[in-house]
Amino acid sequence: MNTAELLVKCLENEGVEYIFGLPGEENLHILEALKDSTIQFITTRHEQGAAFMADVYGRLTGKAGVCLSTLGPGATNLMTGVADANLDGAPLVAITGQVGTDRMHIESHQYLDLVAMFAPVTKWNAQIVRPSNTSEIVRKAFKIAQAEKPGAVHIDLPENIAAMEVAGLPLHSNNQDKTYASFRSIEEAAIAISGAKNPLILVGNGTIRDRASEAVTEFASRLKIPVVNTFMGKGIIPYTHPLALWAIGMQQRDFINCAFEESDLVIAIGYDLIEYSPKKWNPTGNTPVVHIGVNPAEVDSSYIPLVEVVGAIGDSLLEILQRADRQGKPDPHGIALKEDIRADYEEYANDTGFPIKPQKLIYDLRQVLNAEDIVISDVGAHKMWMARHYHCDRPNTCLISNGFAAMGIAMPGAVAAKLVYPDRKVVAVVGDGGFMMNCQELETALRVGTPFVTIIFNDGGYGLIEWKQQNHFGSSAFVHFGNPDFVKFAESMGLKGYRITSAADLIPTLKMALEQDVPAVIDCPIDYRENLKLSQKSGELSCKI
Ligand SMILES: Cc1ncc(C[n+]2csc(CCOP(=O)(O)OP(=O)(O)O)c2C)c(N)n1
Ligand SMILES: [Mg+2]
Repeated sequence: MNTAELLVKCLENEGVEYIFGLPGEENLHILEALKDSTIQFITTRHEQGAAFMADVYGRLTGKAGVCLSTLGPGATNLMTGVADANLDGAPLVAITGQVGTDRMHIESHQYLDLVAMFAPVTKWNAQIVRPSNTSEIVRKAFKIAQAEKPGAVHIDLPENIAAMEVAGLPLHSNNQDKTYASFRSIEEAAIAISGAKNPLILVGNGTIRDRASEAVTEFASRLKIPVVNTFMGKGIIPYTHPLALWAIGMQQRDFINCAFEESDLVIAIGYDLIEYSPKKWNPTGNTPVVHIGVNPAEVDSSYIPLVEVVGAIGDSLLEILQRADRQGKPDPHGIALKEDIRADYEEYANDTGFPIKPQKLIYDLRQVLNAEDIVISDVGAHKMWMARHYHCDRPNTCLISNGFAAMGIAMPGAVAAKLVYPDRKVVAVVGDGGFMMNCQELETALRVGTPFVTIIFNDGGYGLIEWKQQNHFGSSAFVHFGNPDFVKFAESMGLKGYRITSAADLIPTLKMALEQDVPAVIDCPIDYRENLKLSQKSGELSCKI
């Protein structure tokens, strides 16, 4: 057996189902070893697509997604998706080919120090320099990638080491035990929650990672405390629940900010600060916070918890519930906001305007998808609208990159989602800018048989940037571009292409596209005049509660 074969055995031992990647001369031994493996290799059209697929696979399953590139340019292409996984808390193992150890010390074709290069975008990384270390390196990589807070790791395999003979076996992978919060912290949290007049729960992606969504819903319902979720915390509590106040995270004020302004205790559960700085909802740092998470709280002058309940989230919540008493307390103020939030959501349900308003498109998208279907948003103005208007019944049914927030994730991400859940409908929501960054992965989708629908918010520009420029400077610059005919583009690739020409087209077109057994692309002209209207509304917002 050579080192590449041992590496593949170790990956099989970790339960790897797919490796997403692109071949190169320096990873040939790994590809050769994969020919006889149970692992399916998915050839992508860009290394970035491979990394985004591994990223979303990791986010959905909790098991590290694996991506592979060659050295030099393949590895630099891979980095964006690796960084995305690292900052979004998704477990990912990136493997790169490398020149032989015999030519690293001299000027060598395509050689870059990849361990140095990946260090800032990973939790840990290493080069295999001794074949016999392979099993330890792979086990360590998966252990670190999957441990809370999950993220990316990187293994670099020089081609001469890959070809060397080695004896050895994969290392046994044991499941790590949960850790439980201390009684003192649980008691203190229960006292703070029982004493609060107007508490508010803020939930984030850490709750989804710890599979504690049902416990949060139970906790909130029993104590009658309203729940706000971050963009990445959608569906932790069903959006139809009377206590669900939906998402916070816009850079401008919104209805939900009123709930924070009125609150005398924020209970932050599985909240990752990277998503939405506490300085936005607790600018003075004076609102007391109870931190509930698997790991201790990050330090931030606006986030100095009264108590940190550190351990398995679901167990902590149930223990606090045993000890907290909110009998006789009035309904928290935040609940009153729900009417305004819902009215705002429904306002454009029957809008007939064209180009289509983002609110209307997203409203109709919700109508045609079931609770378990999955939407992946790309990054741009459309993401802000998705965050504000697309609501979920279940966790991990609307994926948004809000840590690294890289354009281009949606279509490769949809390939991974469809591989993980072939029976669910999957939709990629994307801007025309982000679409053109990774549309080549639609060929991958067609080839590997992962039909999903891509909806392009077509505004002929980098809409989010235009929005910000307009807000800051009153005019925009360098943000407009031309687009191909997206329908013909889709058809030229063997996909289905549709164009929306009126609001009445939306539901029938979405339904038809979702029925196809090949990937489908919907070109939807979008009315981004709504962006500035939203900013204006936000400026005029006065809290009534
Ligand atoms: C890879 C990458 N490049 C640049 C940015 C900065 N950025 C954020 S949103 C955006 C515009 C996105 O345009 P488009 O995809 O058309 O979506 P829209 O805003 O028009 O809905 C840009 C350039 C980014 N987040 N990621
Ligand atoms: Mg755009």
